[in-house]
Amino acid sequence: MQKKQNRRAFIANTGKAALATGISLTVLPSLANSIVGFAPNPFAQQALPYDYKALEPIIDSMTMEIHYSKHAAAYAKNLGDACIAEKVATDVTTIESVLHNISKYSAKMRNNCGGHYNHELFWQCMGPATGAKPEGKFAAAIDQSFGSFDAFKTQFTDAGKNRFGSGWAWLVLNADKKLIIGSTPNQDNPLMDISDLKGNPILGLDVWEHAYYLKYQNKRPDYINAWWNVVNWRFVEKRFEGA
Ligand code: MN3
Repeated sequence: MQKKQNRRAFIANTGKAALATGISLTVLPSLANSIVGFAPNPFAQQALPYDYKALEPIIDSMTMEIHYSKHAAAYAKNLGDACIAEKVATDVTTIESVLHNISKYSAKMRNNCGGHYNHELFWQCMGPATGAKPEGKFAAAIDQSFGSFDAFKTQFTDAGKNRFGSGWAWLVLNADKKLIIGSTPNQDNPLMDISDLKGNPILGLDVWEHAYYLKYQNKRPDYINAWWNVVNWRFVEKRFEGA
C-alpha cells in the first residue's frame, strides 16, 4: 500500500515537472517504472510505447489518440472498478488468472478485463513501419504451420475480415504448442475459459470499427492489408519464444 502511494505521488510529481518542461505525459508511467524500479501494474493502462503519430500513415494519429486515450483508457478504468466490486486483489492476482476464470465473473469484468488486456497487447504488437519480417524460429514455425508467410497473412487477414461485428483476430499458440489462427467476438480473447479459440495469444488485431473507421471508413480489408506494415515482428517473436 505504502509503495503504491509513493508511486502515485512520484508519477503525479513527475507529471507536474513534465508539464512545466513540455515533455509528453504519455511516456511517464513507464519512465517512472524504470526509474523507481516498480513492476508495472498489469491491471492499469501502460504508456503507449510510441507517439500517437508514430504509425502514420497506416494508423493516423487521431485514431491512435482516441483509441488509446478514450477507448482503451475506459476499459482500464472500468476494469479497476470491476476489480474493486468483485474483490480481485490486483497486487497478488495475475490478469491471466482472471481471464482463465472469466466465467466466474460479471459481464463487466469479461468486457473490460478482455478489453484492457487485448489493447495492451495490441499496442506492443505494432511499431513504426520498418519493412521487417518474421525471422528465426518464429519464421520457421510460421512456414511449417501455414505453408508460407504469405499464406499465414492471407489466413489471418481472412479471420479479421470475416469476424462479424466487433472483435479480434488472433495468432495463438495452443496447448499442443501449435500455431493456429482464429478470432473472438467483442473483447473476448483466447485466454478466457469461455472462448472457443483457446491458447496463448501471440499476435492480436483489433477489428472494431473504432480502430480504423476515421481513415478507412467501412473498408476493414484495406485497414488489415495496410496494418501488416506496422506489425512489430521483433515483439511478436519474443511472445512466441516466451509462450
Ligand atoms: Mn480497440
